[in-house]
Amino acid sequence: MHVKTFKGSDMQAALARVKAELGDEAIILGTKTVRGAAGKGCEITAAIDPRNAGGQSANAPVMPARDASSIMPSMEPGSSDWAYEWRQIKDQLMALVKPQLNMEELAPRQRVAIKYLEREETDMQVLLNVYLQLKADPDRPILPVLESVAPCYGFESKKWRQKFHVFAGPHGVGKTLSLIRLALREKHERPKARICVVAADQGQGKGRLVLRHYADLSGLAFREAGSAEEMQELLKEAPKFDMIFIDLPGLSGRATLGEHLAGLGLQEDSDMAAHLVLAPYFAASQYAEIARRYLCPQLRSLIWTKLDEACSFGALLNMARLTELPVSALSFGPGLKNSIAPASSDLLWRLIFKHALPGQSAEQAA
Ligand SMILES: Nc1nc2c(ncn2[C@@H]2O[C@H](COP(=O)(O)OP(=O)(O)OP(=O)(O)O)[C@@H](O)[C@H]2O)c(=O)[nH]1
Ligand SMILES: [Mg+2]
Repeated sequence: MHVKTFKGSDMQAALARVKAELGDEAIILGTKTVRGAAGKGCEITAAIDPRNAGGQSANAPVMPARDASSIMPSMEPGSSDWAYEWRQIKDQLMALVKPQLNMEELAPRQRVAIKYLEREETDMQVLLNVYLQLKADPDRPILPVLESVAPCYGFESKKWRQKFHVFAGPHGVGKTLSLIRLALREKHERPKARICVVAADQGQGKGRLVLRHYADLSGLAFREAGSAEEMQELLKEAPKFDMIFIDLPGLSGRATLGEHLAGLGLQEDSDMAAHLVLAPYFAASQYAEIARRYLCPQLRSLIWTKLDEACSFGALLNMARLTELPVSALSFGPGLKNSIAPASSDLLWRLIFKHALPGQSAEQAA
């Protein structure tokens, strides 16, 4: 950890120096008022993880390009434990920083927005990131700031050009249903597309039967590939298909997605994107554990399900911050029709600030 002290004539000037030198990733460890020959001033002690220094700018949304792993230092071989620990330390430091957030320094509407996000159970690190960006420019609207925290990259084939799409996540979050609905959307948009849906659950889950059923009804190919051998067969067949949607089982015990994919012979590949399917009602510690187990170079986006059952949405921002991944789809109902939408910033902010589900007006949401 690189720690440094910055001085300024007041808090704003000192924070501007922190930001200019250490960037948005800097953590404020402490502030104090000091008196010197030039009169009263402010001193801030700030820290930065050197591996993040000079990394992604707060304004640059992370797009799921081939090199997305390059902005995820935690994914360097052998470093994920250290990165996870570092995130936990940062979270603890953030709790100490909270009293230092001087809301009086924000414009009234910015203050309201931050208070609102806090009520939505947005975590301290997201709040501090938003606070510092708003404080640097009192005229800055909140939405572009939030877009930098949680970028969206809607799931549609013209954007997501990979052939293989792997759906992973905890048990019962809605992986199979999300996969079916997105595959059917693609088939609807491009009737001639050759789409294959794959059950990779080693024949254990009922999801396999559901997948086969919808594949048969909708003109999608269906394959089973729960072992490395079956996956090899599928890879040989891949040239026959335009898109291949792979349904993974929930991971057991402490298994990680990286290990599971390696076991199936699915190494990092520019033609593959894994999507982490999540529901918004886990505890913060569970999200941290999920991030630790599922983050790997193949993971490119977050899909949020069961939004219709949630009462707060801060988790969407918290996980975007924790994983540095864009949101690709929003699912908001248990049925097959009109219950999933490619994510967009507009939909995300209406959800967070108005509790309006995609396709719902603010009045309907109220
Ligand atoms: N209310 C609501 N229910 C959903 C949503 N998405 C999925 N479900 C329901 O959640 C249940 C589990 O969905 P699945 O798609 O089978 O979940 P899964 O993650 O594949 O489950 P496993 O394969 O058993 O780990 C089903 O009853 C779905 O109808 C959603 O957005 N809203
Ligand atoms: Mg399933």
